[in-house]
This record gives sequence, C-alpha cells and structure tokens, in this order.
Amino acid sequence: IKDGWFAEISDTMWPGQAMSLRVEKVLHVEKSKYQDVLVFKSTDYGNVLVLDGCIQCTERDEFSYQEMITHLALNSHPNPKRALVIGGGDGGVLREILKHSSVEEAWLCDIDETVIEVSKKYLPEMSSAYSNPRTKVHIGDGFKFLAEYKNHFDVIITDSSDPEGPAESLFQKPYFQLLKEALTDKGVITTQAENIWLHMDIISKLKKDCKEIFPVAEYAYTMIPTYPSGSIGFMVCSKDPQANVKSPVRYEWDDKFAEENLRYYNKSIHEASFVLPTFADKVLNRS
Ligand code: AAT
Repeated sequence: IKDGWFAEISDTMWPGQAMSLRVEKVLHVEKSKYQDVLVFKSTDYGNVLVLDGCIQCTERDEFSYQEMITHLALNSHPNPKRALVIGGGDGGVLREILKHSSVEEAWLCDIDETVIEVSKKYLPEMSSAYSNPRTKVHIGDGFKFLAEYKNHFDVIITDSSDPEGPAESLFQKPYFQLLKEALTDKGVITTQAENIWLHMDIISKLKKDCKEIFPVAEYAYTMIPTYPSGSIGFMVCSKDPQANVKSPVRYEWDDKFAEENLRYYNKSIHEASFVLPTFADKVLNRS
C-alpha cells in the first residue's frame, strides 16, 4: 500500500500491470502459517481480502465469480445432494451452494483457518454460510483431503488461489485424477481457471489434462473488474459422457427467487459463458 492505494503486483503472473484500489482503512494484517493475509476497506469496492498480494474478493463484485463457479457446476448436475468446495475460505461459494434446495451437505476444505476467521469478521455477506446446519468445514490441504474420498461427492468446486503458493498442486494433473475418483457417477467439477489475456499457456495445459481425465471438459469465463485483466475462467468437467455442461440441465428456481437471490447467473449467461473470442477459441477448442 502506497499513498493510500493498494496495487496488485505480480511480476510472474501479470507482469507490467496492476489493479489498484483506493484504501480507506486497513482492517487486518497477518502472516498466517501459509500466506500473507490483508483485509482493507476500500473507498468504492467494499471490504477487500488479499492473500500473498493477490486480490481474492471484494464485496462489490465477488458475486460474479462465486455465482458462476458454483451454478455452472450445480446446474449441470441432474440432482446434486453432496457438494464440496476446495479453497473458498471466504464462504462465498458455500453461500451459493446452499441456494440449491437439493443439496443436503455442503462441505468446505480450506488450507488456512485464518482466511475463514477474517472472513467471518470482515466479510459477513460471504461467511454467513458457515452458520448453516448443512455446512461442514475441514481445515487442511485440498489435495490430501480429496485423496481420502472415493465416489462421495456429486459436485466439487475448486475455488483456489493462483498456482504460485499453497494452491500449486491444485492446478496439476494428479489433482484432477483425484477429483474424478472422489466424484459419484454423474459428478461435475468446476475449477478456477485463470484469464485468457494472461494465462493461455496455463489454461490450454489445464484443458488438455482435463480432457485426458474427463469425457467432458469445457472452459467458460465471467467478467469481474477486480481480478487480473477483468475476467476469470473456469474448467467445467463431467464424468458423464452424455452431459452437456454448456447448458443448464436443471434450474430449480422460479423467476422471483432468481431475481431476488442471483445477481449475475441466469440461464442465458450459463450458455454464453462458454462462447470464447476467436483467439482463445482457436487455442482451446479448435486444436
Ligand atoms: N472466493 C474467491 C477467492 C479465492 S479463495 C482461494 C482460497 O484457496 C484461499 O482461502 C486459500 O487459503 C485456499 N487454498 C489455497 N491453497 C489451498 C490448498 N492447497 N488446499 C485448500 N485450500 C487452499 C480465489 C481467488 C482467485 C484469485 C485470482 N487471481
């Protein structure tokens, strides 16, 4: 933080550019066992959670990411009852999962308890899901946690930080093999899959790995001003070779519920989010 501005700098992940937010007040600074944790109140984006210098979420635009990573997966599954989030310590994805009445259990495994604690204190809108009786929380490494479950979850959402740091293993092929094994028959996953302007190499490797493991693997994205280059993608994969994840198979909400409870996701945007600009389509879908 310099002259009242936070700048998100990474010479390796997004060289030569930096999203900046004006800081009204620093709320929390801590070095946890795994990462540097910062929470500040911004002048225009609400409270902001930063891990190892990278913006994880702001209260103003988090719904774009959390709704899309969650509902793309849950609405691509015919009847999701048990869902799991790897990462996602702020609680936003849990909040979205719990909007599905079919879900009986919503599990979360984050490596860093500190993230959960600061989110409960400073991000009440996102962390409210922790008090829901359907929620189960485990603190630990997502890779190790997954290895202990076979044929157990209908949907698994990997809401992880970027590949540099504690989330590195969550971007590699052995992790996707574990995901597949932990899923039930028609299981669906989504994962945080970076930005088409910055990370085509990471994304095309991810897509290739996913295609070798899942019969269905597609890339979708959402726009979000406070993530690098203003958008972020997801890998959406299904174990069911017949599945078409590009269109919701299930949409349990009436218009009134959707209007009041969802701010980004709808049926049309589910479909539209898989339509890529030519330069990305060429690399990801035509080679
Ligand atoms: N909800 C949007 C914010 C995130 S959260 C990323 C979470 O992943 C953090 O809470 C972090 O503690 C957790 N995490 C990192 N590594 C692991 C791991 N190995 N196992 C379990 N949890 C882990 C995503 C922000 C995206 C940023 C884009 N630039």
